[in-house]
Amino acid sequence: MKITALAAHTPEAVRAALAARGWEAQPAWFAAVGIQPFVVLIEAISEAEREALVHWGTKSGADVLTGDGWALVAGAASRVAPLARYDRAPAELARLAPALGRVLAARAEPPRSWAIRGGGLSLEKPVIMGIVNVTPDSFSDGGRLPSADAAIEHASRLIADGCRLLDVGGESTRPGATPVPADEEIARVVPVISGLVKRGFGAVSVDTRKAEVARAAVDAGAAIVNDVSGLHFDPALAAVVARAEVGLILMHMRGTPDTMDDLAKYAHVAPEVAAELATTADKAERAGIARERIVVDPGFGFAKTAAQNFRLLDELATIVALGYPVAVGLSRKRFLGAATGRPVEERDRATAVACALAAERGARLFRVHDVALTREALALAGATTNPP
Ligand code: PMM
Repeated sequence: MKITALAAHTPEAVRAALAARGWEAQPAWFAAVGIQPFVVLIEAISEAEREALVHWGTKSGADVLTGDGWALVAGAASRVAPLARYDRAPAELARLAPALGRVLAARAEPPRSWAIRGGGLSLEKPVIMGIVNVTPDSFSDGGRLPSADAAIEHASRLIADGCRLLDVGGESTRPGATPVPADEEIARVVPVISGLVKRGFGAVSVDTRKAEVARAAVDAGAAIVNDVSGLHFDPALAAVVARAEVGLILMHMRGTPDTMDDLAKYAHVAPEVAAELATTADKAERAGIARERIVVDPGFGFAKTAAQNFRLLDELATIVALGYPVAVGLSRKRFLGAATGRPVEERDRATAVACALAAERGARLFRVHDVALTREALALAGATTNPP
């Protein structure tokens, strides 16, 4: 007899074991995905639903842990999946089916492309967004790009290094940063955006919370609006995005850059950030923004302590399970310094490693300053699961 423990963090080891024993590719893949471990936390349930879940767990072989109003269900995905089907689930649990079905679908079929202005951006390979900050006081590179020409020159290097998007921002979101009036922000970003679009440097996104700036940026050719306030700052922003049919990044934060540090209070950060992002994405869809245009971002460093940022990075799969493509902005953030002891100007290596970890957990878009390093890290992370 011989016993070998197989890796279970992806379906790959089981697929390979079955393929090596003569299984056809497709059944081997489906079987491997079906026995992947799957855990869901179900909240706001009635006492009757809780009892029905415990009963169902005993019969189905799934593990069910419960408390007042909640249940945690764990088991192979194929065992939990019947709960998402009206014809297979007990009648008392019918209310679970739609939401559970969405989670399982997002897992089985993650989005393959993102609808931005001018067509779909493929997400089959990771997308790197190069940062072009035209602010005198950004987190980490403020003041280095004083003129539009310098910003365009910098962007051309980022493109040569392999990024597919350029994110142009004219207002720092650092705690205590001076607010920038809309006309000043427009004067900073519009010449850069039109310069980049004119040179055909690929898709450009505008990093702004303001409808007026977004409108001017879109008129100048921006294909994406990246709103760090997640539609909380300017109620008019959603309509601008809906009308222009551009892509939208909804980032999670609480409060404003001035108040956010006091709002970093979570009992369990990943599910709470996921729930708040889901509410924001719903709001965007109700404002007429198509689901395919939306990307969500957990907002590393915004209303989160260092420890919460690390938990969030580790539990990124909870954000990915919302079913929208996930973007991460990890570049040079303070919590990376907490782990490495490196000052802000020496955090690009840590950024590249953090991006590789995020990619493994399902992130598809990476907003970074150092495109070349991140590209290498992502190539390696990708090659591990998908050999070249
Ligand atoms: N972080 C900053 C600015 N914009 N946008 C998104 N989508 N995600 C982020 O994490 C994010 C962002 C702050 O970083 P910087 O001032 O160094 O650019």
